[in-house]
Amino acid sequence: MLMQDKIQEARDAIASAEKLLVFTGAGISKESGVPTFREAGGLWEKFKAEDFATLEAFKRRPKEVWEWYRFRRNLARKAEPNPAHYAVAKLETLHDDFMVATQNIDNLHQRAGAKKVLELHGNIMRSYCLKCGHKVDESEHKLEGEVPTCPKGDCGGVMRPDVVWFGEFLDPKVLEQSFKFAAECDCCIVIGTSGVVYPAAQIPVLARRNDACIIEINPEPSALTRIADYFLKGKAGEIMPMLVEENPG
Ligand code: BJW
Ligand code: ZN
Repeated sequence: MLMQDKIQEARDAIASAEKLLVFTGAGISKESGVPTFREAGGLWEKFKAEDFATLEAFKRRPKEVWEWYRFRRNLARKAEPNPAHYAVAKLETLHDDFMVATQNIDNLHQRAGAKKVLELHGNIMRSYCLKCGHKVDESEHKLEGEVPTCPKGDCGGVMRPDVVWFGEFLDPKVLEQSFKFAAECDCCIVIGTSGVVYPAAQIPVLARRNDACIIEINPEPSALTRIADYFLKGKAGEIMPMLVEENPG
């Protein structure tokens, strides 16, 4: 099928969806200047996932891990949402029954105006105390020190980024809501994810099981391409607006 025809069919499937789910990964933010994880030149060419994104790594080398997260926090803060984030936010205004389930921690969906966002892997703009669980939003409080400590009372516990590391459970409420929405949706757009990290990667599979139309946008095939009805090969920032605009091209 020609790319143009595929885009037209995918547009129709999205427009007629009654319950629409958008599942995103690092690829949607790449055009905003936030590196992905597993591509060549990605974040983890130098920093291996297993070395940095675990609680053991943090306990062993809290200073380095904090340095890495501060660097990425600055990057995310300076980044601007791209046309793909705006197209997703636009879809929310066109569909009553809508949800974004994102693996990203960069806040860019929300900054583009999306409100119905489930953050599967947390948010880099928040931190919490390992000792008492106290949560701190970056906008409310600036955490001081190489390894920041808990600002609540005289707790003094070590603060960590509010993200989900390997071997850690996702927030059960967020995961349950995502799974439920996926199992009931009739259309699922999968954008910019390698689809190898579980349990998140299960989300489009659940949608597929409900016979939802699966539309994938990625410049490269992923582990989820085999379940896609439409694989739209290309950059999210270029393809997504074509799926949402009223008069494309
Ligand atoms: C573009 C583009 C453009 C480029 N436009 N696209 C088997 C079954 C089930 C679980 C496991 C299992 N084996 C191991 C596990 C456990 C593990 C896991 O899944 N490991 C796999 C790697 C095998 N999962 C966990 O540990 C999870 N917890 C869990 O399972 O709890 C239960 C448990 C408890 C105790 C013991 C055992 C189990 C937690 C997973 C947490 C993941 N966290 C991270 C880090 C978050 C914090 C941080 O950012 O620092 O989340 S890892 C990292 O990967 C990050 C991402 O959200 C996640 C997914 O990556 P993503 O988004 O797909 O990025 P990439 O780089 O992989 O792909 C980018 C894509 O974009 C590519 O396809 C490009 O082509 C594309 N692209 N430009 C559109 N312009
Ligand atoms: Zn505390």
